[in-house]
Amino acid sequence: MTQYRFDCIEGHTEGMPVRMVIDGAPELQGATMNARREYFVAEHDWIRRALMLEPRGCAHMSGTILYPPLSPDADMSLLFIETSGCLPMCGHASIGSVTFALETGLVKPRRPGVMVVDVPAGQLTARYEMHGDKVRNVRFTNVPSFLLHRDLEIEHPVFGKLVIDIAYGGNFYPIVEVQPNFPGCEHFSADQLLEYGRQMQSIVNRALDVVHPDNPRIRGVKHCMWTGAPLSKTADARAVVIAGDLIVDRSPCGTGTSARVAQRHARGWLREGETFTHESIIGSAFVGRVETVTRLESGLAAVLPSIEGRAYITGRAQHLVDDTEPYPQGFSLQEFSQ
Ligand code: PYC
Repeated sequence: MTQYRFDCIEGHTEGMPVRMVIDGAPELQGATMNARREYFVAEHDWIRRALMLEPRGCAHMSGTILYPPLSPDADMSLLFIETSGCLPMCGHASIGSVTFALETGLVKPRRPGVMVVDVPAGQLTARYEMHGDKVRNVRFTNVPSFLLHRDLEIEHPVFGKLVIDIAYGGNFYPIVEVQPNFPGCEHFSADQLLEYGRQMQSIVNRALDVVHPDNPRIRGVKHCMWTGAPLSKTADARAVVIAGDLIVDRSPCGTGTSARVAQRHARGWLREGETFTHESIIGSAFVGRVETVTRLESGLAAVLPSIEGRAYITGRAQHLVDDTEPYPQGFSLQEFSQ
């Protein structure tokens, strides 16, 4: 029998689970975190499946693997693992992992108050505030985010004609604002929005090749954002983000909020320096801000958004995987149904 052991810190960011693997993960090959992500997917994807899918995880499980810093100026590196695959960037998991690494003392940033993190999408700078030995909040500045397509008309099987934007904030998001055929996310159940979101992903991927203008390896839509009226008077907007086939994000979604900040800036609804409080399906919130206006190498207008949120450790776990049990590679119910 071969047994693998993964030591993890468990918690959540604004309600969305984060399982951070701190011991037991394989060494990765590659000069960049993106090359290492590709190596992990090719050689070790079973670990993601084992830790994210059932019976150790669940449909909306999400996590990271903590690695030493790759570039000379970084404090740590992260690989993102989700039920849907290995994302280049995940905002809520970054906020969670920075919090967990600080509160457990696993990483001591060179500059107090600032953690520099290598991730597959590039490098993040996370600023944090401590209160005793607890992290009060984390604000990370994301990769350049931009509005790629505006006012795209699509035909959705449930809503009929919808006009959507597609924006990038580390992942691509079709953003569905309230409009005549879509009254707002508050009128639908989470299960309905998950199903409609999956439909939206395939409609968009069939209709056009969504490609990052500077990096053709970043392509395709694997998410969807349904918007609506906020629950709280202090929030500016609400969103239910669907990630992959299984996830309804419990947080407002870091990359999704970045994409929405970029969309709102491009449309003239949010100026440089202004903040945007984005509420999730459960009413938790991230505060997005346009830090700087910039341009992609290809010339497309972009912004550097920052996203602030809070995360909490809820436990420590040691997950065991061995070949004497029937599901060492995990499963999802979807694999057994239509
Ligand atoms: O917070 O960026 C995020 C995220 C991506 C997928 C689910 N959450």
